[in-house]
Amino acid sequence: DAVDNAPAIVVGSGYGAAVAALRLGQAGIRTLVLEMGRLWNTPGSDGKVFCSTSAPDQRSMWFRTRTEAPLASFLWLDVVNRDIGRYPGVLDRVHFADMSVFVGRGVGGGSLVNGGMAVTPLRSYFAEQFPTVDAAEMYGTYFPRARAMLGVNNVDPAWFEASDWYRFTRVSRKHAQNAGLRTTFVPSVYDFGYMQREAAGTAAKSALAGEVIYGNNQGKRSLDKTYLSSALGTGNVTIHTLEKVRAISRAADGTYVLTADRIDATGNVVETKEYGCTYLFLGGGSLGTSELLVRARETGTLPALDARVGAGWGTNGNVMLGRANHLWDTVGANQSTMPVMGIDDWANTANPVFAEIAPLPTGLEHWVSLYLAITKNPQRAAFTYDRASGTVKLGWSAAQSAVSVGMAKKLFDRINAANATMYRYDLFGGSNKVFADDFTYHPLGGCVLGQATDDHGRVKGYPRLYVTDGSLVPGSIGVNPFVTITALAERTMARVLAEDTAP
Ligand code: FAE
Repeated sequence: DAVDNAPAIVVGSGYGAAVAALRLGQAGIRTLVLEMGRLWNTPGSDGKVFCSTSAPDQRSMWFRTRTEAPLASFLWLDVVNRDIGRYPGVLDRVHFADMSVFVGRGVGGGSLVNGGMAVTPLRSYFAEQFPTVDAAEMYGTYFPRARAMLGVNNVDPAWFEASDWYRFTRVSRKHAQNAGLRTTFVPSVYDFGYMQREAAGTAAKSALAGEVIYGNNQGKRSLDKTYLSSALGTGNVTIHTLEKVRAISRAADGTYVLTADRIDATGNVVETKEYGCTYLFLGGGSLGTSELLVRARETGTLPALDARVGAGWGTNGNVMLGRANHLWDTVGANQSTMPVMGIDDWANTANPVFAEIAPLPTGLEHWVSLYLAITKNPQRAAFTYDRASGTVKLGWSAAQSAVSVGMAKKLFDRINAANATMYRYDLFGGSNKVFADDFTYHPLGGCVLGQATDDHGRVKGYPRLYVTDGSLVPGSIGVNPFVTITALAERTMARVLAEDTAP
């Protein structure tokens, strides 16, 4: 018949999905991965797999006619964005009423487009966010396992201090220190040995050529090079690309049935497929998984899903902003795209903020210090199903973003006061916007651990249905999230393989 059966199916191929695929494959369970994006392994006409940020083409964004970079303007000019052809490009910006969310599309999900910052959260904040998870086991077993598998490494401090490419970071560090603030190095999955060879001129430039949000052609240990290549190496895992799962239901025998649309490079649906499986792992990310489950509950295909499916969503308090430096404080024309330092004011209980010192690689001196602030915004929103359009809406409001801005502003007002500097008004569009609070890189929640699922990601009401991705995290984790998502997925898979899949 039309149904293609596999013992296990994994939806998506980002962090949570990649962990599931590898551990299932190693356990000898035949597993099919369904990913809506493409496989990024074939060079285009320029000889490169990914296009550059300075001259983006169709490969840059998911079915767009114009790019939508986070930094919309420079000196108020729309010099950043470009017209492009519609194509399954690697970066998507999903628009809701008052919030847009950047996500990666392709085999490897967010790992293809992200900044590579591999940060383990503060243990006390992890315990606050996940009160029912054994923190000793996480910090003793699953965080180290995740870091080792992801290939996390640290910049050589001596090279960092001497490198042109991190002058922008040292300037921001000095300004933070002038305000009495603490800075900290952050680890990365970008290979710093490779970056040093880029700087020395002995390897092709990637992080030192402005590559990041539209993909890195070199140096980055994205999931296709780590978890997913190991998963394929087990011989038990198959990946189907350009297949978007749109519906999940359960057959009378308790197995799951998925409906997936296969698209071509223009976005047309060329085939609608049905798949059946015994074990179903959802790794479509906070947006993808929440959408599938909210739709399944509201259309009645999985009616027993918990009322908390769709709830507990947050932006990880993300706010982007730029400061204008004095003429003598040059940030350098050369900037690495991989951040290596954060301003850590999380211990300030009155206003906890962790701010990543971000690059703005334009190839010229611009005197801008750019930051992605992660604030402890307690606001949460929910996804709801819109019957008329068959789509999922997100209830996040502009007022909820204003909470993040208030917290970021308190920290950066201090830094500006200590350095007699001001904000940049020209970076985020025509209205003199200082704080970019209308997008997030860190969508979290929608299927929160211990609420919509049990304490190990088993979806309540549906045996052998699991969530392994960022939708488990309750809206905030205080640092960049992929190490946490990976470690939680490792913990889920260890438990599920021990308890649920025994013959
Ligand atoms: P994710 O990686 O988003 O993977 C989901 C996958 O599922 C994607 O490949 C989707 O195409 C696919 N998918 C979704 N729905 C469907 C469906 N219905 N059918 C088939 N496939 C589907 O999920 N985090 C850090 O820790 N450090 C950083 O430096 C950092 N920088 C970032 C920079 C940018 C520009 C962006 C966008 C994100 C950044 N992040 C960073 C966030 C990080 O990439 C994100 O938290 C993780 O990728 C989320 O992992 P998930 O497994 O939840």
